[in-house]
Amino acid sequence: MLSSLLARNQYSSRIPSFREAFSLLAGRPLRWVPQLLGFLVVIWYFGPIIRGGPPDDYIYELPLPIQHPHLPPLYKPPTASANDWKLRSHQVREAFVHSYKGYRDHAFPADELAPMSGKIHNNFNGWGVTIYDALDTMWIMGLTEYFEEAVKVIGEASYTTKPKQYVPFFETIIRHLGGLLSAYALSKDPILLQQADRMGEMLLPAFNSESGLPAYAISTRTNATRGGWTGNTLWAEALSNQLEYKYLAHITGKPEYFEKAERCMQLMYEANVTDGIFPTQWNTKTGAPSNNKFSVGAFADSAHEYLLKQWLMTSRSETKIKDLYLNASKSIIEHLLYITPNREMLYVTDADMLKPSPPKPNASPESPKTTTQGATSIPSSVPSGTFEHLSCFLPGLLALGVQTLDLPESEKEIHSWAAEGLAYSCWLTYADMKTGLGPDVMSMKMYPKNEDGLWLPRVEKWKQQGRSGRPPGLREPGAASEKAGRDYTIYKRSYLLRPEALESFYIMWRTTGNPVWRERGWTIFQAIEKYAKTEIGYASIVDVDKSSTKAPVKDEMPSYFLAETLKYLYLLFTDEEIIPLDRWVFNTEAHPIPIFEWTETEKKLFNIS
Ligand code: DMJ
Repeated sequence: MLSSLLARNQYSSRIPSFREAFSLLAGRPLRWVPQLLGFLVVIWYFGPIIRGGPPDDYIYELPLPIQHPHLPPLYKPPTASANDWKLRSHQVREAFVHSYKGYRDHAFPADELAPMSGKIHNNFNGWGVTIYDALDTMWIMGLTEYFEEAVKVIGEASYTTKPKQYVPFFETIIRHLGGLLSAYALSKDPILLQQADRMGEMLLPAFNSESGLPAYAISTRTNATRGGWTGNTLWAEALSNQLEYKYLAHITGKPEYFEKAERCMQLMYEANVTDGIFPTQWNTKTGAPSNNKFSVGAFADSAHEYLLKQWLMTSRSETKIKDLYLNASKSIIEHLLYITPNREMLYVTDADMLKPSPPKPNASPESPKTTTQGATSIPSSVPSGTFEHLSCFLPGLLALGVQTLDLPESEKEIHSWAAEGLAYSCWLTYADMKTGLGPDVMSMKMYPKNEDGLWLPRVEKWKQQGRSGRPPGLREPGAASEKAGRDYTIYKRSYLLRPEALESFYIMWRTTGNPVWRERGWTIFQAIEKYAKTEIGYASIVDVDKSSTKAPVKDEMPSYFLAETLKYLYLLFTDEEIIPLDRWVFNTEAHPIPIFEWTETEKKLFNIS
């Protein structure tokens, strides 16, 4: 416009001054409009780039890490072969629909479905835990109608407890809050953020103990708290809120969420714990360790997970947390991994850690295993010999560590072997049973002298002897249907539809690319279909080794079956990598949370150094 004006007027031979140009344009207000709009668009579009990226308080508008909803495997070709993974993932999706529909038709809005009788269980808060736990699986499977219906119900919840009612903090965080946060991250539905924020606020007073460790349960009506039956805070309870509260702090900008969660981490940094051997119980008042049991099973399990995953979730920025994971996993491998005498099954147990032995008269102060007073600095352990299904998450965690940590080659080797050998043992405990489903707890056969069964010294010896054949614990004995050949007895005979073995198979598949993990997962899914399926859902199995035809079932369908077991199976079978492991971390209830970076504003606001 300006050039056409210039071409037609007295100033055409030279560039006009700003005042001259303005006076020429002044009489033509309408012809200004497109120019002005164009200018505004350019400023709007390039402004953030010129200013150097999005502003720091850009909290509610996080970009989606992946495109959703992805297309579910709806098609079912008539000629599909039995090992068509698309068809298999479709079958898992159908299993999910079968269980959620059963819950929806018979138990909604109670906590869980009783899948035999069609009755209900209000075994948690009575807030409909199955809806919260199933939410992100619906999204991942592309079940948008169920998802939208569930979000409507969730939008109406108040989370106020009834008089005298207390809700368990740990379970509510990992199932309800984890479910809300994950579904929000996937769908960006603001109702989910609003409800996550509401629930997060209402549960926060659980941290108001003298030490800052969370109480077992809380009344959201009065903010009063209660301890659990141990009288202590379990290590799993102390740390299995970090992913949830820190992500919540990130998406709401509220420092109190970060501070309360971080206080628990602070206690871990300050605790006088040798070699990352964090015990299973902590004094809620003083924040100090209160027993000497080291475990990856019940009481401890998810705390181990949250060390590595916290570091991953905040884009590997909080290196102090990574060091805790490195120490703890080293100690697990050293003190808790054993092999059985005949089958050489690698397993993880728990142990009472003995205090360092008293000074030896001739001990050299320079010896790496002695303190300057001559006492042994490395504690010895007394293993229990139990192997819990709950511990079958560990191979997946170790494999994730191998994939994401910059471990020295020799450690990488040990962690990968431990992951592979343990995942195989978890598989064997399924393959050995008449139903093909794994028992909840096993009692492992031990060497007459316990320390002879420790895995790590055997691996070192194998290395020194020239590494012939596969390392100990990785020699893959075949399934043993006869009790005598198993090297263990069954301590708890139930299969509670738990996810841990399948969770590890999924991570093993994604990190090693070995399709054998998919095949094993498929075998387990078929056993679930055969023995656990009822007319309206899926039921826990009472005795996994009872019968080769129909196993007796319990009238229970835990919500984690929809949150975890079916989700991991689905992700194991879909070829598409729906939840890439470099962009998401799974909370301990399999709710994926996106990996993010703290902004400069957050670092200042939350005091993150
Ligand atoms: C789930 O609720 C969670 O994975 C928890 O951390 C422990 N295990 C159960 C399912 O077995």
